[in-house]
Amino acid sequence: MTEPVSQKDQQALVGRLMAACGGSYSPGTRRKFFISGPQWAASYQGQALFHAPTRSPVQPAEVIERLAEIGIGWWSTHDTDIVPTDQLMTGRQDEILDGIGIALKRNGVKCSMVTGETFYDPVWAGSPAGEQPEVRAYAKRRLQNVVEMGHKLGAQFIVYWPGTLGYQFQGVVDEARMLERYAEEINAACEKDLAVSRAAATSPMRHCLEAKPFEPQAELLLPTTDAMLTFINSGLLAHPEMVGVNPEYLHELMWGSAPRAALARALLAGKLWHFDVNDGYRLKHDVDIAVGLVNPLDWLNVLMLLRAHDYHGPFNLDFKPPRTTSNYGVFRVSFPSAVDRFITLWEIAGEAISDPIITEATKALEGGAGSVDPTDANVIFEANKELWTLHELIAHRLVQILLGLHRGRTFSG
Ligand code: 3MF
Ligand code: MG
Ligand code: MG
Repeated sequence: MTEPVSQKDQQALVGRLMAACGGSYSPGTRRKFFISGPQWAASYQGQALFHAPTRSPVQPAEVIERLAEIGIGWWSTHDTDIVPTDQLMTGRQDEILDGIGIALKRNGVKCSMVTGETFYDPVWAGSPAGEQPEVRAYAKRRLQNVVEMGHKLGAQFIVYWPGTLGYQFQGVVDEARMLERYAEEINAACEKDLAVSRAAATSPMRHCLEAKPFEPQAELLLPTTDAMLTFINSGLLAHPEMVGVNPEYLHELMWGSAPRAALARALLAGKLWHFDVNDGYRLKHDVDIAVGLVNPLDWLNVLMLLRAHDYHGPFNLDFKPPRTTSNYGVFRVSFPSAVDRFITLWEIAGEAISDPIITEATKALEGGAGSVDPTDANVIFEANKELWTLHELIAHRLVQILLGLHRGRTFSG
């Protein structure tokens, strides 16, 4: 018989077991990483189409304070996470932003990124770039307002997940037309940014497009990071140099891609500016599990790639604390454990990059077998076939490093 734990003792139990897990970094160490905590992740109440909320809302000032305690030095937000839609672009917006500015300063947290909500409000039901000129005019105003909010909060990045940019029924909208219209909205935001930064003698923000393959429309016009890169280079954007991408790990995984390869393509294009980190499963819905809980080996590989290519942008914790986690657990378990897994994987990635066995094996593979007849496939194959065994050896070594077995540990020993 296991003993019941009464409700009043449950937080203490969670706190004690969390401490017993160990492996946590100090807030000072955590703060050295460019890790941002989204307002929407911290205040997510657990609701969804088939889910009633399980947690109470958490106001921005409290989120900022909790993130600071954990050692998350950056905060990101949608416009409507902090200002109700009907109060956007009013004097109330300024008051709210002033209050948030004070909370950020008091807690030593910075706003890294702002983003416009173009998926939730009924006005976006037909997409943010629909047929009606008034919807599009409103979308432009909203995005331009996000630019203003970003400048006010000192954000360096603005992210656009277009949300409902797509359709339920084929043939109702002209895809090319809708994309042209969406480009006009991004152009309006970039132009606003140029005007505001010129007037304030500050730098413009980095505008980052985020793709998602499924939901919230049946069909989406920009479903992948590659589609976003094509859109940036389509000739439709007035300032393509101001626009990059914000891939999300799970969004790329969801459509069956290798997130690492998608990131590599964005890196090569010089457009990998911002990165939403989380985890989940292939070909499933957007479960937004916290980083490293599902695919730690793949995450190790992703971070090796980013370290090798000097990615210096933010790591935005775009996950959803699960419905089974309490308000207490969000800040006691979800956020600190996500940050600590991330940092651990980051450090393991550094170790893997400089591991002598992987280094020697990689160099050997790149050296090849030496001078053989370059016209004879069979001779080339025969000359190299023992080298290629190193592929599997490297994979084994990476798993060893991930599991700590490279330190001489055998599991039963
Ligand atoms: C949806 C998302 C979004 C975006 C956010 C930033 C709510 O699956 O990932 O998070 O990241 O809107 O623009
Ligand atoms: Mg995201
Ligand atoms: Mg997502």
